[in-house]
Amino acid sequence: MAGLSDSYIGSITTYIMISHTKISLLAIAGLSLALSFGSCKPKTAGSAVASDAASKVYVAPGKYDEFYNFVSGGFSGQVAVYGLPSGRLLRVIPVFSVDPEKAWGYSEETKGMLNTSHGFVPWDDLHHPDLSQTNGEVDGRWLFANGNNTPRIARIDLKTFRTAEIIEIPNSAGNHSSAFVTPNTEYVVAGTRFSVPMDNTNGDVPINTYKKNFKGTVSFLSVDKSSGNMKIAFQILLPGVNFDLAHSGKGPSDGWFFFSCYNSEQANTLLEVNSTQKDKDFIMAINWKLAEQYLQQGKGVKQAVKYAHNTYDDNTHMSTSTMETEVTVLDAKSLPGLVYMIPCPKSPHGCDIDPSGEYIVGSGKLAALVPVFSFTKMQQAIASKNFDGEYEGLPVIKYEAALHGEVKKPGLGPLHTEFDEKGNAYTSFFVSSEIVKWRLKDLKVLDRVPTYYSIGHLHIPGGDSRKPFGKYMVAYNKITKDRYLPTGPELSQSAQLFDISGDKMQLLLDFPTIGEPHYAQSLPADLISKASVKFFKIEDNIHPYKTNGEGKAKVVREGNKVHVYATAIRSHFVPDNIEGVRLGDEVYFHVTNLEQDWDIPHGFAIKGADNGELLIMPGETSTLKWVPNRIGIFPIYCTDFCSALHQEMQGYVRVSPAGSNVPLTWGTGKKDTAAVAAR
Ligand code: K7E
Ligand code: CUA
Repeated sequence: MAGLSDSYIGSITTYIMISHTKISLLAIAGLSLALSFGSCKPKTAGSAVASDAASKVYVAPGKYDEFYNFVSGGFSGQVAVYGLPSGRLLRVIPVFSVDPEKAWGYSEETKGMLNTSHGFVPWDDLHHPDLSQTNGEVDGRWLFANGNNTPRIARIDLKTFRTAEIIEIPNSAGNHSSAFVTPNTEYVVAGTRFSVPMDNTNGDVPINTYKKNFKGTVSFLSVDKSSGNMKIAFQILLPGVNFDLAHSGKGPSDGWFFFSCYNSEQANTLLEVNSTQKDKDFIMAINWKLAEQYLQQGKGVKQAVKYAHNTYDDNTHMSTSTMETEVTVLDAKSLPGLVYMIPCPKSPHGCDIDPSGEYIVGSGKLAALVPVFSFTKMQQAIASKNFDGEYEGLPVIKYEAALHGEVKKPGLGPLHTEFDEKGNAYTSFFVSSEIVKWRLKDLKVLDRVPTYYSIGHLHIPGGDSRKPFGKYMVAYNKITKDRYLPTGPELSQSAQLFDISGDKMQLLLDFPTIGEPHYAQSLPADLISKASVKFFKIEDNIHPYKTNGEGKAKVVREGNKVHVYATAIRSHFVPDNIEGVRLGDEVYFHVTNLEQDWDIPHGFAIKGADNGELLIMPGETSTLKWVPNRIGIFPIYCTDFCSALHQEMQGYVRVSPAGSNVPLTWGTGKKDTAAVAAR
């Protein structure tokens, strides 16, 4: 066996060495081929683990982790919450995708949260969570996240770990460069990945009229300081390119926002080839403080559009979905000083600003270097009009004029950069599967570590804020291969935790993730844990179908709609016997959890429902819609093991034929339930 695995490892090593040679050859010939080549295994794959790794990630039973870590679920549409350094999965927060476990998108109260101008959209692709900030530091109030497919931004309330708001973005398709915030959470941004014809124009045009008819936009959503409620403050109309990633300025560059863009070729087909022709694309710099002035001067144009704005209320325990009909658009090319383009090699992806706010790091996926721009030099170039012509009517700053310098020979396929508190940057390299640490001041490469395998984003707690917490770094890898026990053709993707407190980065831990992890955010645990809601106060519950105590439980017929006002408390439902439901009825179980104690949810499920369960938190009311499709007896039960007699928390609903005269009756624990004819 040992011999077998030795020769197996031997052959893998040979393969790796060959593939490395291939990749370096391709790198010279043109990196796009290397990218499609996919993962390349570092030679040292195996155990580059720090010797004291176990003690560094060990969080003893009953002890808490030091950081909350919020990780995008990518194509799962959710956010996963881990503890760091343990890597323990604490929670999955449903955001853009339905989740039958928590009834997200299944209960009547939450369906509205997934409403869009296209109707109910039960899935999205969530890439970039970003924590709210105060004075450029993460403050633990909200987490914003983008929906990449049907363009949306969500706000998660970190008191409840629930999605509190989702707003759709008009004039957009593929909201990728999002949901990044400004240093005081004045705004959260959205930039369109796909340029498209604007919503108020006739979109029925040939695709090859891209250059004429397709436009890009970025949107600035204001965030209310106390409630967190978002509003599309303005959109900026831009050339038809692809906006990829973004980050806000801070400190000296506060008031500016930076977006990477690719496809400055404006190709509409085979982008792999056609959008990689030019030597440089752009980092786009937007002066949003100037945008505010232009708005005040009335330079915005109101445009008729349609987009959904959905909010969730913790007192009604219910969502409200509103269809909005207007946005204000600023046309970049007619408003001087609003937008500048900085050339950036080559098909830039990540766009990251260091903690001081002086350095702007662009990561060209096909570039063999990492350019670092200086905000000061950029301002000087603007003042002295050191331009290199225009791109679609927007001034292009001379590359050299804005450049602080280039990180030379850093690795292959740079994607994203985060920062520590000591003036160092860490860049992920997809093609060469590694993280490279370099110094901002002199752009010197200090250290490199392999990742297993093909890293996308990387993340440092506070690493995109003014105040990184250093200590840990997490790699989010696209390919897992041999890192875990095989689970069939689909393997979970993987996070890797590194200690970055010393000069050398040290691998501590691997842990699997849900969906596909892209960006992540973390913050010290006590910024959130102290404010965490333990239960909802029953007296604050103003749900219209709340049941205020067991004595108020009832069943009401309104035509073919049957409303069950039910309560749940350990260990029974009131009512638990219901008769008089008929085929053709729509039954709404409005279940109020009367408990006022932390961690005592009750569940509710009924046989044959084409729906999720309910999982009702203490003090909350939730509604399950059920349309019986046959006559008979239908068991109901609590799905959450709530007490020693949880298994006894059950009951029955009797369904009779349409037109039956079985009276509507209900009750719990009565020998003869009182018949109440509701007419
Ligand atoms: Cu690089 Cu969508 Cu942020 Cu993933 S994106 S890796
Ligand atoms: Cu309530 Cu189990």
